[in-house]
Amino acid sequence: TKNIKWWQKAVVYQVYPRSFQDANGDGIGDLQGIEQRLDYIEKLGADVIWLNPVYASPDKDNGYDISDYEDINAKFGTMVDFDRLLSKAHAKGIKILMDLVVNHTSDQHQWFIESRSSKDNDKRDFYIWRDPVDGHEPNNWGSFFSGPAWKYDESTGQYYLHLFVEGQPDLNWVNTKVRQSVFDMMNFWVDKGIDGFRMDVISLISKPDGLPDGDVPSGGTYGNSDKAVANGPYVHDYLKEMRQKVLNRADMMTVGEASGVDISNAIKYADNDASELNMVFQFEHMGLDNNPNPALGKWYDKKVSLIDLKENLSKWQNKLAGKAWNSLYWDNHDQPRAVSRYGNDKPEYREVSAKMVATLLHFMQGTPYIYQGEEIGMTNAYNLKRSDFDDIEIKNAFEYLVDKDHLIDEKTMLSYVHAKGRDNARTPMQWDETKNAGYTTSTPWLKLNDNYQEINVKQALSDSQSIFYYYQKLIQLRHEMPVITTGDYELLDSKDDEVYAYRRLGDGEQLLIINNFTDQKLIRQFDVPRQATVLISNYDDDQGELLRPYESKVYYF
Ligand code: TEU
Ligand code: CA
Repeated sequence: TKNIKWWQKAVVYQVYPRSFQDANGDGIGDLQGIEQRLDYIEKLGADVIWLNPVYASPDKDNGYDISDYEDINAKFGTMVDFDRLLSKAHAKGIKILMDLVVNHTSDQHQWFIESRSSKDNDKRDFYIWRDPVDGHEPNNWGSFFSGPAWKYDESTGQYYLHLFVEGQPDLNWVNTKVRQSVFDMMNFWVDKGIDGFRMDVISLISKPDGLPDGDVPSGGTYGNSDKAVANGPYVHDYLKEMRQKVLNRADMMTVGEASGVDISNAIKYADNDASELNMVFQFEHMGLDNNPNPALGKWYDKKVSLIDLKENLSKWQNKLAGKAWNSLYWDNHDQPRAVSRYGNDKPEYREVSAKMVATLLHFMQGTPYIYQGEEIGMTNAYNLKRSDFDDIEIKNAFEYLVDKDHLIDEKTMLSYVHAKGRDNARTPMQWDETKNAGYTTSTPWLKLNDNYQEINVKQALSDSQSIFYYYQKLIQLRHEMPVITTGDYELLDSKDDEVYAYRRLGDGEQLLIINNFTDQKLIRQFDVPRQATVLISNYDDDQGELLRPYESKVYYF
């Protein structure tokens, strides 16, 4: 039998603190709110909570711009609240994964305040400063969130690099003092007893020598900094050093958010040899429904092709097997809602398709991540208008792509934002049908999805057939059946563009997972032995080769 690590059998529940539960009635979710809802997460059966950043921050990018790594954002509470949440979670056997954002800090971080104060300040080299070239930016890189990746600083006459927004200057990882400061800070959290880290854009920390220009997509203005920066020359050295100096001090779980990472890079980051991270969040499947015009990037509103999705997910399943470990996710705080993107959020299909989408992912090899609200089938927020959005990525997209560069008109952009915008995931958690959905007693920081009277936790918990109980069962099955963790993966019928079926092969046992990805009745034949039993399904009977709309079923034999 194989040597299974705890995090290989675990299911993670992602909490976006700002939108989960507001305990003190200021319209913003907080740590005490999460504490009040721990029973709910326990009931679902998740093993681990991944908390999005809760550190001190001016919130230019909702906490991903950190001004003090060892303090809690006052909007969310205090360090006392944090410590209590950690110990209450541990008392329930639930682990806590912290977000680690160390590609950049806030421009309000003490390090940056000192760094920008003068060219000879001893923190100057904590960030990436360059002289202007011919009176403009040092290279052509664009920010991930539109516009240039460089900001000119009047007082010292140099530019600093910010791959994300201006308020997020990139740290200079070449500097050993930067690395040591980051490792010390991580050890502060390890000493508190946290259980691991989700590492924000960790694939971007090592910039290429000489900072060469990126390719400019046709019709675009800036060079692609993601491609230019991802998997830089020293990233694996830095992570090996981090492993030695921090991560090996406890039995932790680590997942690196790794945009721009392909299979061969992933095997380096998440190698079974335990030299760097446990797993990465890869982005390839997230890009399959990008706009065909590269200048518009992710902004698009067409559904992914099932053939492409199968090909991609199967590649990750097969190529990482035995070498590295997969993370499994459909959504998170940066992505639209899973049921809206991969299923069908029309009322008649929402529940059945949300279960299908869940089944498809949860029987794969890897560690599944559930984003808050996914387990009750929360949908994209079509009721939000341009003036309602909070997310800086969305605001910048309107400002640059629509207003400044005229790449697209406002109406089309709104349709793209309704399909892909990050605020789809960030509307408050829908707990019940009362005003503000039981999330807050005052005005929420971001408008609620207007479907909260139909879609909410209270409703889900009162219906034994709900999406919630389906997820609960998926988690329980993963805990009980080793084949789900260790079995080999085999895709069936790669050319079928309506049904996604695959097998998991264990020692003398098998799972056959069949998912109808359409709203049509279909006929499909599979080899199902007589002794097979249906382990889980989103319909209450099995009609053999007839697959009903979004039907999903798993045979065990
Ligand atoms: O996201 C990194 C990242 O790659 C994003 O640019 C992602 O592609 C985009 O949000 C999709 O629309 C991480 C965090 O998850 C995100 O919330 C932060 O804004 C970002 O890093 C900067 O810290
Ligand atoms: Ca609050």
